Amino acid sequence: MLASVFYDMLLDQDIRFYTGVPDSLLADICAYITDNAPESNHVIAANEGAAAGLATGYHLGTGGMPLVYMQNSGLGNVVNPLLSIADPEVYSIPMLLLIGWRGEPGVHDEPQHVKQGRVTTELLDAMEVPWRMLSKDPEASLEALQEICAEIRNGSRPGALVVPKGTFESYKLQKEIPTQFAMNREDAVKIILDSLNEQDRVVSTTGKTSREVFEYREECGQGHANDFLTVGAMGHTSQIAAGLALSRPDQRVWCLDGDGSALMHLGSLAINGSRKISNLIHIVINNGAHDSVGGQPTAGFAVDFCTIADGCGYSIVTTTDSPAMLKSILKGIRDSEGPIFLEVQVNKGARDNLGRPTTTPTENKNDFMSALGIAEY
Ligand SMILES: Cc1ncc(C[n+]2csc(CCOP(=O)(O)OP(=O)(O)O)c2C)c(N)n1
Repeated sequence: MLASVFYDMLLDQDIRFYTGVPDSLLADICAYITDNAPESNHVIAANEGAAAGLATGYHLGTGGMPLVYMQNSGLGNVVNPLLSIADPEVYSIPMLLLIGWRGEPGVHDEPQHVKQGRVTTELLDAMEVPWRMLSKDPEASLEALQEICAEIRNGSRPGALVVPKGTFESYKLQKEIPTQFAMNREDAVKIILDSLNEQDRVVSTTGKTSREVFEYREECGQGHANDFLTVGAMGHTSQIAAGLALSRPDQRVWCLDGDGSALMHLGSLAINGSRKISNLIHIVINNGAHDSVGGQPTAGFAVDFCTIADGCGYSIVTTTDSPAMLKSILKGIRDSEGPIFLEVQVNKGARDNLGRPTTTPTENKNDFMSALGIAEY
């Protein structure tokens, strides 16, 4: 189905406010909304729960029915506002959830999506959120949309459309904002990994960062035992790193975060800074985008990460967009006391042939813990 066709169906249902967190399965409709909805009516939210908050506020202010889009991984973030605010037993807020179905049973997907995919519709059932399935067929999709919108309106409640892989035809974002930095994310990842020694532990964020870490270790023949790849739990990378750093003061922990991920649970910076975690180095590779799922903009270049980190109490705070400066900063902070915050500004984009980890998450964890000397657990 063309994204434009579905967008027009939404307009026919008088749905005119769109918010959410992008997903690769929804990249085409998200891009179409970005290009076509008035800017004031489209907010790419920090996380899916925040999107439900924005949607609730929109309904309070207009009486209208908003759209909240998300990957099914985001269901966890949205459970609380759905059940404790929007639910018909609380404030009864109508909203249409558009949920990308990663890990649909029978469709091959990465390990972090398999269980989430299997339980997605059951989670909706458990929350008593009515749902319908979207499909490639515009007529069937129209029927599903009309049915679910009627249920949402009649019950003044949230309802959902589940979106299988391949539902939308390709649509390329027109409103690209090109940047002219000297590096992309993979260049920065390589420079950072090159600066580390064999004792340094890495916790890398969800999406292409972790894939690039994995591939560069392969290329260098270094093995993967020093890297914890946060393949799921987007936004929690810095807390995994912080928990490790707090429990293992004998280790230096390098968190390779993304701007979208850092913004998703920005409060974690307050914990890292205020707890003065001296063996934590928090690096945000900022491309101003959710690059891994289609490049939709984040607020990454609209906020001053360094001022935020400074205000949160990090001991050293710095930023760069230059490869030479990055190398020199990494050398300079090698033995400095943390928590250290480093923002690296880069262009979005990745190699077309970027691979995925070939080891399983459990293998990754076991190797990582063995390297830390944890033999039995
Ligand atoms: C809770 C949750 N919401 C959405 C996603 C889908 N997702 C995976 S990676 C990603 C973008 C991450 O953006 P950023 O941290 O800026 O890193 P980049 O991809 O730009 O390198 C998104 C939205 C997810 N995995 N989990």
